[in-house]
Amino acid sequence: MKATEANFDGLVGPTHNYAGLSYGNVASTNNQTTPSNPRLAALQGLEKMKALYDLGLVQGVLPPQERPDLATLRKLGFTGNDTQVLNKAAKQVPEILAACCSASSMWTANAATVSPSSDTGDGRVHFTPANLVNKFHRSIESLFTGKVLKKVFPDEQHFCHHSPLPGVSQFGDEGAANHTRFCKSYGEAGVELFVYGASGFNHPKSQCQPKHFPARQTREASEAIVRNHLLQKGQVVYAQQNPDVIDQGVFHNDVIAVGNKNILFCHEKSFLNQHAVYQQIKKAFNTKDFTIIEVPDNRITVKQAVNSYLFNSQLVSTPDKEILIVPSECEEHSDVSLFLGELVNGNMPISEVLPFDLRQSMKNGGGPACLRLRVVLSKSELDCVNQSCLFSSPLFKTLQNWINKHYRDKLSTQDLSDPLLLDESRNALDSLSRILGLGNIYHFQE
Ligand code: SUG
Repeated sequence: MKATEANFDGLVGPTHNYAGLSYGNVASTNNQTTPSNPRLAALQGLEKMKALYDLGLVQGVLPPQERPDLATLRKLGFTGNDTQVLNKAAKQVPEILAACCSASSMWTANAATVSPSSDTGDGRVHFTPANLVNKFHRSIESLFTGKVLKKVFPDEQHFCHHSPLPGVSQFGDEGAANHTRFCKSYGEAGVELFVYGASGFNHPKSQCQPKHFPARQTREASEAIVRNHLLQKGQVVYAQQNPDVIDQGVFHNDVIAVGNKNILFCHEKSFLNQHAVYQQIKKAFNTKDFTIIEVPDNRITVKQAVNSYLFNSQLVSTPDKEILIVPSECEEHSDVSLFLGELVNGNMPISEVLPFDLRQSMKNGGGPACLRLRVVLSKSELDCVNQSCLFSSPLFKTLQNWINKHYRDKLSTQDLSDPLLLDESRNALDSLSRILGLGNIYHFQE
């Protein structure tokens, strides 16, 4: 079977801001309270989508969620009309208001874990929306994410949608940010690597835990997904993140490793028992044609990796080459830039590096890889995707105009209770739901 890998990027929402909501994510903490530029953020993301589309890759678009999330604020006891709810939350618990305004659903690598049909027992593409329980502002994404995925991948014959895992820390699930699939070609059965930060139920394997920052993904969450997605034992590898790097700001595995097809590009400190992990992947992959590009700490430290987001790159495959899509910060860190120069000029399979300015997202700890959800699709599955959500030149123009019309170019956390921002966001999303052919998906449209 012939298949292709599509990237579904999250559009940055109109309330994009820096509220310092993600303890353990260094950029989020460092940029707390600086003003954001939602318009620029959305345009930067859109330019990346356009560039990947121009490379001939299949590119999809996922919509932002409804923010400010008035329904959640009401659930938490803030009463009155919309303006009163916003004002009460801003006055009484501004942290809750900020959480209910975060545009964090843009990082669609955390939207779900996806297993392609060639890996699953029933020959369907399986989706499990991530519960994201480690952070309140992210936990309120999962139900709507499930709803959106069903609208974008509607056909039950080809697509199987699971519910998010139970919303407790033992099953903490952060989606594809901790999931990597290796394969010889996209249409063949692959090897799925599930990386976790800790065990949820305290069995002996959990002895190594980070000391400062939280481990967001549990092994039990990954195991539940493997069962639900009907994956076979021999094609699954579990690996524990190195707890020391979590403590240095590697809050998801995709901050320290990226893989695609038969290539794994990672830092030498990514996993516990790293060499045993390599052996397991190679054994499951079952051919010698597997390349590991391991970056030693004496070339690039974990700190440099976290600051440059080198490993939060997208490793994409065009018919003639493998390309690394990196954040432009990689060009500014001299050790990283030197390393990348050597990489493309050496005899490794990656032969091109393309930098992108995603600074607005990066300031919240979201690089190129965070912004996309990978979905491997056969031709017939691709035909069943909601076609209005697939990128094209006309859609690029439409979205560019839509962003320029509806988005502010400056937003600070003090602006989040502004009732005009609520109106602007709702108008924008109402119009977007028509552009993307999603119907009335938002609460305010009911
Ligand atoms: O969950 N940042 C996100 C970044 C997610 C990056 N995703 C991947 N690595 N796949 C997070 O920590 C910050 C929001 C704020 O502080 O305003 C935030 O949610």
